[in-house]
Amino acid sequence: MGNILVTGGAGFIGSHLVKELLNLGENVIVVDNLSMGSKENLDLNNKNLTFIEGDISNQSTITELFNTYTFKKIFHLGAVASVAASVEHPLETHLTNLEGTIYLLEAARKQKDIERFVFASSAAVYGDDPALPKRENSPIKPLTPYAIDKYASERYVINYSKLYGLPTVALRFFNVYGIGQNPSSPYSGVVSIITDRLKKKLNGEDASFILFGDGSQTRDFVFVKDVVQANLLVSNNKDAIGNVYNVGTGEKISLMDLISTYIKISGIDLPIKKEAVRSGDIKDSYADVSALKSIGFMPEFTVEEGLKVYWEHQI
Ligand code: UD2
Repeated sequence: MGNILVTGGAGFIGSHLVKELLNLGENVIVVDNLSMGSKENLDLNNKNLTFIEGDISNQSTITELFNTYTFKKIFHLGAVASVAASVEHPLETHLTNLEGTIYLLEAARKQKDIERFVFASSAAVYGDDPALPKRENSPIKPLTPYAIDKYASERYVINYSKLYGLPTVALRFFNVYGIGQNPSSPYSGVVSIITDRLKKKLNGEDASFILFGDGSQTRDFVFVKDVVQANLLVSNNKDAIGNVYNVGTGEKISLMDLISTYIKISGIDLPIKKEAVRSGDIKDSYADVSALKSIGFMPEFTVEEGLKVYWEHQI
C-alpha cells in the first residue's frame, strides 16, 4: 500500500495528522527528534505506525530513511517551531528548517514516484505588512530566522515541482490551536496558555492570564483538526500541486473576544492582567482562504466550537 512519512509527527500538529492517517488505515513512518514533540502523542502500539527518533538536519538520517523505506506521500512538518528559539539560535534553526527541507526534497526527488510532498509553512512569512486579509500573493516580509527559512523552504518546495516534477504543495498555517499544544513557553500559542491558566484555576490554584496590549489585536485561530483536513486535501487533490495555500478559517477574532468566549465556555473566572504590547507583535492578521476553499476546504470549527472541544478534553 505504500508508506506515508510524517516529519515532526510526534509534535502538536504532526501527531494529529498521524492519528488521522492511522484511522484511514495508512502505514505511517514518523521521524521526530523529540525536541518539541513527545512519544506520548503517538499510539506506539499501532502496528501501522513506525516511530524513528532522528534529526532531519542530519543528512545521513534522511539517506538511511529512504534506503530503508519507500514513500508514497510525505508531510514535512518537522522544524524548530519556536520563533523565539530561531531568534536565539539562527544557525541551528537554519540547519533544521531549511537544510532539512532540502535533504528531504533531494531524497524524494531520487525516489522518483512520490505522489505528494506537503510542506508546513507559516503565516509568519507575511511579517508585519498591514494589508488584510493576507492573500497568498500579498507582500512577503519575513522578519525572523524562522520566517526567512520557512519562506526559503517554500520556494524550494514549490520549485521542485517545476524543476523536477516532484508533486509538491506548501501550506501557510495561521494561528493553530487545539489539544496537545504545549503551553510551557511564554511564546507558546496563546490559546494553549489560556487553557493552562483555566486548568490551574479549575484545580484551585491561583492563576491569571497576562494580556499583552488591550486585547483588540486580531488573529485567525484555526482548530488543529481543520489543519489536518487541509493537509489531507492537498495530498489528494491534483489541482493543489505546485501551489501555496493559506490555512486559516478566513475569520478574524480579537484576543479579548476569544478570552471572553473561552471564559464563558469553561465557566471559570480567570483574572486578566494587562501588560504592554509584546515587542515584535503584529496588530492584526487573518487569512484569505478562498484558494484552499476553491479546491474543497471547508473549515468545520468556529473558534467557539474548537474551544469547546479543546476544553472538554481538559476536564
Ligand atoms: C506568532 C508567533 C510569535 C511571533 C509572531 C509574529 C507563535 C506561537 N507565535 O505570534 O513568536 O513570531 O507570530 O507575528 O507562533 N498573548 C498574550 N499573552 C500571552 C501570550 C500571547 O496576550 O501570554 C498575545 C500576544 O501578544 C498576541 C496574541 O496573544 O497579540 C497571539 O499570540 P501568539 O503568540 O499565540 O500568536 P502570534 O500570532 O502573535
